[in-house]
Amino acid sequence: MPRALITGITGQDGQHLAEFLHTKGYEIYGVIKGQANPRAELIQREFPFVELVSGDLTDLPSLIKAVDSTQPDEVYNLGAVSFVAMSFTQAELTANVTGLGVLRMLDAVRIVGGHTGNPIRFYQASSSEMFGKVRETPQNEMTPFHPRSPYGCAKVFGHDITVNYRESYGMYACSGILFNHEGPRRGLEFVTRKVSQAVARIKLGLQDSLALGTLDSKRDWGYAGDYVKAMWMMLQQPEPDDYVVATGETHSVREFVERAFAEVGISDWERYVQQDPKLFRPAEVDLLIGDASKAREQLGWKPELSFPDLVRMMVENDLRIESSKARNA
Ligand code: NDP
Ligand code: GDR
Repeated sequence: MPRALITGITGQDGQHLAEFLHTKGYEIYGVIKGQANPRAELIQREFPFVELVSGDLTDLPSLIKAVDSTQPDEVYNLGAVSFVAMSFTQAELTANVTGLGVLRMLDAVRIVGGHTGNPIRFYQASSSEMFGKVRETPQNEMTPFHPRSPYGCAKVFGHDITVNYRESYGMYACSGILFNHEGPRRGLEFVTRKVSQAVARIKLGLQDSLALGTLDSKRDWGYAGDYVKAMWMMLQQPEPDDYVVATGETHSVREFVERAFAEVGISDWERYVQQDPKLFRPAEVDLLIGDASKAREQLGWKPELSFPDLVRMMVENDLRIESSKARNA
């Protein structure tokens, strides 16, 4: 039975990846931080096949212990401070967790080594935020980086150090440059889930308005369930490499909002949406659209869920959650 160790197990991608690797017959370990992490219970309830091990990306000894005690074949480094807006107010924390955390995880893997004589395969969760103020459109693996936030800067470090450890020490280390991916497990701080939840609550009469920042930025939005498969596919290749994972379509925040309201039969959505300058970022990423030809050709990966189906899935999920909460209140 292959063994996988996942950091960021409590996050959106950690949950999808655990579910996917379980169908592939993996023994799965998830790194959990803190002494009483409130999300540990969710993982134990919904993913009883995941064994939690203690660790923090800011603490190298704990990472060495996590790798040593689980002896994984594959390590997926998904843990991060991942909210771009927060990275402006907690830049040092972001650099430490999202940037230096990658270096620590690579060192933990390098120090422990592989249990079967085979090297541990390492996946780094890189991001389209590294492209930032984009130098070309669409963006591919060769597009230069120009990050626009402390988060983007930390991800560039994480990406570069992954490539550097591969080149310096011959490690099997891959970096997946994933564009935005969403779904029902998305955190409520991200715009898609914030919108799908608000739309459901407005429809049910539980909320009467929605405050947003810019509606103009455009993102290449895919479905998280599709994207975690690409992570696994990368680690099954004979040689480690870096891949862009994206749909190749871009949509504005405005389009997402309009479509989400349309799902519940509201066409005059502007009545409900206010723009709040506090939600504007000091520097914005205006447009992202990825070229995932390499992943398509070399991994055989392609996205399955379309943009309209993604919006529908998220709104329907929040309608279910919010009506059940209202019933039980
Ligand atoms: P989430 O924000 O949902 O999850 C982040 C995870 O990181 C949580 O499990 C969190 O744990 C964990 N974490 C935070 N700080 C630490 C720490 N100090 N030590 C250990 N773990 C920590 O992110 P996603 O699941 O959406 O994303 C997964 C990864 O992919 C992230 O690295 C993100 O930056 C990257 N990414 C995401 C994209 C997306 O569109 N979702 C696109 C491109 C890249 P806890 O719950 O305990 O706080
Ligand atoms: P992003 O996702 O910054 O692309 O990072 P987010 O959903 O936070 O923002 C997308 C765009 O929407 C605009 N926006 C708002 N965003 C939020 N969160 N809340 C609002 O109220 C709001 N109003 C407008 C933002 O300004 C932005 O332009 C995500 C994260 O998952 C990263 O970890 C990941 O690396 C990238 O996607 C790829």
